[in-house]
Amino acid sequence: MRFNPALTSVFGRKMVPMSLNVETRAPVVLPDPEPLRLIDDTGRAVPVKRRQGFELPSDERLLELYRAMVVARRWDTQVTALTRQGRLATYPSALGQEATEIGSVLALEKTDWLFPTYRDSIALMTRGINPVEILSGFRGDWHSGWDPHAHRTSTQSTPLATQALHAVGMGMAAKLRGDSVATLTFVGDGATSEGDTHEAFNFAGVWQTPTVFIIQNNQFAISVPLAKQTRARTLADRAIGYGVPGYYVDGNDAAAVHAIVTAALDRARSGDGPTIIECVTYRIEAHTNSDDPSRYRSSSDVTEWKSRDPLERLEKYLVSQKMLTDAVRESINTDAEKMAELTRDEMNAEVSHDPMELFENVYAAERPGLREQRDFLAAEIAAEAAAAVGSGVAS
Ligand SMILES: Cc1ncc(C[n+]2csc(CCOP(=O)(O)OP(=O)(O)O)c2C)c(N)n1
Repeated sequence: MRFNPALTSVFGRKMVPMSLNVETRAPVVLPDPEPLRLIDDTGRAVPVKRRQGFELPSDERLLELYRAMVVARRWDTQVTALTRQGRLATYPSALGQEATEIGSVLALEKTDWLFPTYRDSIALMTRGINPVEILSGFRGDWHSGWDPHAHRTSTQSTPLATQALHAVGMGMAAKLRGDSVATLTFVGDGATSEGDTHEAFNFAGVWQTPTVFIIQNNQFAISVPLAKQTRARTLADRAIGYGVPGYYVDGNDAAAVHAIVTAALDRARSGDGPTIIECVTYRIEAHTNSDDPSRYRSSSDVTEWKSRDPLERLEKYLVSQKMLTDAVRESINTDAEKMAELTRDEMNAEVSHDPMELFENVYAAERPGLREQRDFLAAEIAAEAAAAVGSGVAS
């Protein structure tokens, strides 16, 4: 990513580092209205002059992205099936969004922090978190399934945009400590209308926190289309209002997402502040298993977006580069099937929890209200157990 250092100070005030137009060398204030693409819909590399100064990742890296995307899609399909079998209460699928999810998460270093939403389970799996631990919340368990510190990955936020503030806060802490750590967070297109998103963008801009915001624009907030969310040309355009560099990216091009997120994370770790990146993509499945998308979008739209499939695009490119041989393809499919099988087996096993655990780890010190609720539940459980013994049910 090229920023013009000459533009960083005007009238003694620190200004947003702006990029330069590759051809005219003029400063670019608003993101390019044409989404950044490095590999086009047909699987061909975009000419260098249209790459906005970004380089195509190496073929080895692209193969790694492809492998992770295939595993993620197989896993996502498996989890949706488990939901239909009643093994999970709910699951928000990211099918069709693999390039944004995987392209972003594979740009992170182990030392960086990730702040995901409910949509981003495939990113968590790619980060190395056990799939069963990821699904514990969707299964209805009350605590996060994994240790956030061990994976430097917070729990999945369901209250929209709250994770963006957490990412900024963690970024600020890293900055104050002098740690070379970046934080990355996903925000849905609908969640950009939340006040929390504004606060996160603004605080990050003012304090130059090492935070990368990925606006994952999958076109809908449940049934609400983007046109009812904003009148702005793009969501990335907002960046300039916060004094933060903004980029508008084809979110179905894993190469472009990966290149730009890698550059933005490098900037963040080097102390050059936040970046806002809008990735344009599409949610192919329903919002969750409780949603009927046929009520608010046409099947022709879905068909149209399926023709821009992120996996097929990268596959075509890798085949043209002779990177995707039959043997490689087979090993990728084997990995994907293993992950699906492991998840299926573990999720089909029954789990039982002590309901009293609900009250653990809520506050550092016990509070009277919570104690009252705990005692109430304990008495209710004891009464039920006594009644069961009395009626002979328990034996
Ligand atoms: C603060 C808050 N308000 C409302 C909701 C209910 N809700 C859950 S998902 C959703 C739509 C979010 O859409 P978007 O941000 O575009 O993300 P997507 O689900 O498409 O990934 C809404 C309104 C919520 N979870 N949190």
